[in-house]
Amino acid sequence: MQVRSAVFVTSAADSSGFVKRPIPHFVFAGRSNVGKSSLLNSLLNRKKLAKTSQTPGKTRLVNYFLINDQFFFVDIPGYGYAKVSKQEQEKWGKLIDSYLSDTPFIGVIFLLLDIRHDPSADDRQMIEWLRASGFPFRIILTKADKLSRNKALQQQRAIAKQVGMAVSDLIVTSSQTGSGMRDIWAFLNQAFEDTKSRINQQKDAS
Ligand SMILES: Nc1nc2c(ncn2[C@@H]2O[C@H](COP(=O)(O)OP(=O)(O)O)[C@@H](O)[C@H]2O)c(=O)[nH]1
Ligand SMILES: [Mg+2]
Repeated sequence: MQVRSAVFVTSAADSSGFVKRPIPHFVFAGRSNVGKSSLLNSLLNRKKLAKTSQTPGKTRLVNYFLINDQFFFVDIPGYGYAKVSKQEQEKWGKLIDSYLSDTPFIGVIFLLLDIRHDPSADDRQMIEWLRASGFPFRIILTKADKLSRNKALQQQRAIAKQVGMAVSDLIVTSSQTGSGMRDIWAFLNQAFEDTKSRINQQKDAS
């Protein structure tokens, strides 16, 4: 798919701000600092569309980017940032839960994991939750440029084993070099078509 336009639309701090436009939403989730904003910029070939930050945990907003006026990329807040209070963490959890239950057409949820680290308890909990939810999801490993090729492959295998998935189900990426972006797009293109036909079926039925 060619990205003709990519615009930031809005940020939602709570469910009153959610965008319910019935087009596919592709969701990007993961811990703070995992590289979500960088990945969005790299995927869209825009340098500064999504704000990247050295200070994790600042964004507690659901951010919507409209692509080609056809679908959304949605950056949902990172979880598991140790420095915030339990109360704040619960607020995050509720925000994410309500986003996912209020949004009509989720195409895919991408869960980002840093390739250098074993999945945390929060990551594993998120994966369990995704499995149970029935939403289509995919794991993206970020920051592969920080490892040698061999070490990256080793980590890809180790993480696959830990989360109980096939090695080929984990998309290895680097926002720095752009590696893996084609793989994500291939997946997105297919998911876009699938979600569109789901939307059309619903339209026909109503
Ligand atoms: N080397 C390298 N650094 C990255 C990559 N992706 C993100 N980073 C860095 O990791 C930090 C957090 O990235 P950001 O995109 O803001 O993460 P977010 O909190 O998940 O949105 C920033 O300093 C980025 O420059 C990558 O693919 N390679
Ligand atoms: Mg970010």
